[in-house]
Amino acid sequence: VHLEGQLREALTRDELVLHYQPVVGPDGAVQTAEALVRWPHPERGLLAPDVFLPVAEQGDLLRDLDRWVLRTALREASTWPQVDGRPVAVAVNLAGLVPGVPDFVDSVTHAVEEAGIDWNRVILELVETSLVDLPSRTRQTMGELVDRGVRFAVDDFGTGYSSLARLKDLPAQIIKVDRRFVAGVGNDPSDFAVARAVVDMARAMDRSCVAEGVETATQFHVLRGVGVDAYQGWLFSRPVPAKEFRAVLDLGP
Ligand code: G
Ligand code: G
Repeated sequence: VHLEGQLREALTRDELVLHYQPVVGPDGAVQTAEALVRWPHPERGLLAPDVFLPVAEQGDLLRDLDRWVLRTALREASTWPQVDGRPVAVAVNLAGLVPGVPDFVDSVTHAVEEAGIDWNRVILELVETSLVDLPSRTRQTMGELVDRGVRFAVDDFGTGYSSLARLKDLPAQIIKVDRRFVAGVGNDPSDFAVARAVVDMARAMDRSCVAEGVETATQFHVLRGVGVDAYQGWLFSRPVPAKEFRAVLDLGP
């Protein structure tokens, strides 16, 4: 209850911060940055989302937190320089402010307009469970955002309950392959098979495919061989504070 009250206060006082982790193309150029929230707690140091997201959920603060992250990430991203003449997209995780929540489209629209960022630079990352079995009305409102240029990404793909066959029903333009499957691609034949199957299926269904948790050059090499579209992981960069992320962009690939 103590932490919950402090989180509520931190949110209204704008005391959370965002770190950014680059997502690079096969050539190593930054295409996207994923915003990852942190809480610089006055007594407990920099808290990771694993610690305070459950607190937010319990205190019914998840939606407010998502809204704060969305507005802040789009505002910060609106000033990023281009890389190789291409704008860098920003990806935001949403857990409470999800399609189907009544003010979902309004909140996204407000954040985009307030930041003055191009719609096609905005990626909304949702876990599989937030994207399955949506009513047609909800899919229609998501379609309105997609028509303007927003992309939806399914996070941690392969860890949820829906099978590969249900990928075609998922309203997401981007598939993020969970790092559990990325870990073994260089030496475990079944991890390799899963990664390749997801990539093949994603391509057949006209989705783009991102590998999460790429830590070694071998993993990168193997995944590039099967045609993964983009890569994220410690091999390229850890999540870094907003200011340092600008330096990553200015350095180029
Ligand atoms: O950054 P880190 O790897 O510690 O993140 C741990 C988990 O917290 C990840 O699963 C990530 O999806 C989630 N997470 C990180 N940042 C955010 C955020 O801004 N909003 C939400 N809803 N989840 C986040
Ligand atoms: O679930 P999501 O993809 O949002 O999780 C992002 C989390 O993954 C962040 O907490 C980030 O710190 C972590 N992460 C990012 N890159 C790597 C990596 O290469 N290896 C591992 N083990 N974790 C990573």
